[in-house]
Parts: sequence; structure tokens; C-alpha cells
Amino acid sequence: MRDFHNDEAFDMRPTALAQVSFLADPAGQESEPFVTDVVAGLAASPKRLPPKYFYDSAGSDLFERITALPEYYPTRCELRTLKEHAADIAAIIPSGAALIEFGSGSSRKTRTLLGAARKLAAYVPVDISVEFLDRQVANLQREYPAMVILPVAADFSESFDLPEAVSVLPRAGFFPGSTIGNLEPQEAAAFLRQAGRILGAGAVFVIGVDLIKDEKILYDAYNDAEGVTAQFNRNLLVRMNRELGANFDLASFEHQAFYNRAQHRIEMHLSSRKRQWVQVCGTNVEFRAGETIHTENSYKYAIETFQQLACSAGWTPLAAWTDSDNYFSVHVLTL
Ligand code: SAH
Ligand code: AVI
Repeated sequence: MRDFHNDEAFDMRPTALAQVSFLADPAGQESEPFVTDVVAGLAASPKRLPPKYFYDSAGSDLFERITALPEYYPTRCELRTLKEHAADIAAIIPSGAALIEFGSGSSRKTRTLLGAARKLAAYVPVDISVEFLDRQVANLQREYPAMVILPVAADFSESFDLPEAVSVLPRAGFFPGSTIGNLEPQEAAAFLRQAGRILGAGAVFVIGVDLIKDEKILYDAYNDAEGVTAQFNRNLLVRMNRELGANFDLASFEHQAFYNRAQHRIEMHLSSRKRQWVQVCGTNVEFRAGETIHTENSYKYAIETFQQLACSAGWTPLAAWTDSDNYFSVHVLTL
């Protein structure tokens, strides 16, 4: 096996290989994606913003707090299933493989696999939240000093390159958390196709997908009593104020989350409490009283519907496990 620790390609560890563009061109020729998406999203009707922008450093910390809330069942249910099937998952990951994780966050769930799949050659966490990614990689490297960790700061909905060293290794994919549910179904299919290109023929892909269930349980998970989800939602306004010089008054936007039964999704919105004008990226944006910015969809699937989606993107389902409450599913696919 290659000695990754002495390979020049790894000089940049533990700082993530950055493929997310951040800075606006000073001449304004080419704006960063955040600016472009905010300008387009607030000009649209109804107003909307892509949920990937929740995740700056503060947003990632808030998401971690959400995962510990009593109402937020997905993390607990998925962790239980991953622990129960850790040996099954380890058995299908080839020895000497690189584990590529999309939207790795705290890598908490990965730890269940890293313990079981001891013969991994490298772990590649991919995340858009660059500062948080660097912090988590430093923690993980301390816990697993022998593990080769090659972080990539990238938007997984765009094409991105894996570290050079991984190109010679068999690859396994990991996409927990039901982050795939934050993509529109056609975006999820496009993502699965692109993941297939990244992971390569013969790869296995382990994906966590939240299930359709009792509406009260879904509602409560996104309307927690402590208000952490509301803070996570409003963090988008905080981020626009800080990074784009906007002047959103946080108190005049209300967190809303509800289940859309026809579309099988939780919708999150920020609703303007009054008629108001907000300065964003040099324009004055009008909000009517009660008008919302649609900030996130979180699609819930039936096991068969998700398997059909995966098949339409070229993947073959190998297994699907759920927790004892049937709240959350973990799928194993192969290409
Ligand atoms: N996998 C973790 C974290 C889920 S939260 C878990 O299961 O608990 C979603 C994660 O995906 C966040 O860390 C966020 O920064 C990342 N993310 C969201 N959209 C992304 C995108 N387009 N590209 C890369 N990372 C993204
Ligand atoms: C990361 N993602 C799957 C979470 C979800 O449940 O849709 C994000 C989240 N939004 C509100 N609470 C948690």
C-alpha cells in the first residue's frame, strides 16, 4: 500500500482541499455563488434560498445542537441502525478502499464505520462548511492518529475532484443524515448519477433516508420547544447580514416549519411579520406582511420510492434497514 503520510499529495492535511469559491471578484465581474443565489432567490416569486447556505461555521454548530434535541429523531434512529449493521457494512466495503463521505458534518456517524471497517486506506470527508470541516478533521485525526484523512471543501451538487491519491483506490460512498432529502427529487437523482461517476463502477454507497411517518412526529422535529431549529433557520439572515452587508432585522422574521402532505416534505420558511424593505447586495427587497422566504425542503421517502429513484440513477439496491420504529432507513446501493 502507498505510504500516504509521506506522499507529497497530502502536504495540505489537515486543512481541507478547498474547491468552494468564496470571494467576490473586486471588480464585480464574477460574483461568488452565495451572492448570485441570494440575488436570484430574493427576486423570485415566491422568494427562496438554497438550504446549503445554512452551513457556515455557526450553522454547522447549530445543526449539531439540533441532532441532540429530544424532538429530532433522525440522528438517534440512524445511529442505532448504523451500529446494529456496522459489521454488515464493513463486510461490503473492500479492504484498502477510500471512504468518501458527502456532507460529513461532525463525522459522528462515520465513527461507527471507522471502528468496524478497519482496513480502510483513507477517509475523504466532503463538506461545504469549510471552517467546521477543518475543526472536525483535527478532532478525528486526534482520535484516529493512524487514519489517512483527506478533507475536501466542496459543494457536492457541483462537480469536484477527489484528492489525487484516492484515484488508485476502490471507493465506497457514505451519505448519512438524509441530507439527500434536502435536494429536490430530480436534484437527488442528478446527485446520485454524479456520485456514481465519482465513486466508480463496482462501488457501494451507504445512504441515510428519512421515512414518511406520523405528521405530528415530523412537525415536532422541526418545531423544537427550545427554538434551536428556529435559530438555525434565522442563521441564514445572520449570514446575509455579515457576509453580504444586508440589514435583516431578525426579530421581524418568524420561523415556520410544516409538513406538506402532497409532496411528502417538511418545508421551512422565514415569514416576514410586517411589510418591510431590506437592503441586500445593493438592492431594496420588499417583503409583504406574511410573505416568506422558502429556506428548506426536507423530503421524506418510502423505502421503495427511494429505491426507484436510486435505480433511475443507475444504482442497484442491495439492502435497506430501518430502526425498530421504522422512522429512518439506511440503504446500501451498488453500481
Ligand atoms: N452527515 C452529518 C451532517 C448532516 S447535516 C450527519 O448525518 O449528521 C448536512 C451536512 O451537509 C452539513 O455538514 C453541511 O455543511 C453539508 N452540506 C449541505 N449541503 C452541501 C453541499 N451542497 N455540498 C457539500 N456539503 C453540503
Ligand atoms: C441535514 N438535513 C437532513 C436536516 C433535515 O432534517 O432536513 C437539516 C435540518 N433542518 C432543520 N432541522 C434539521
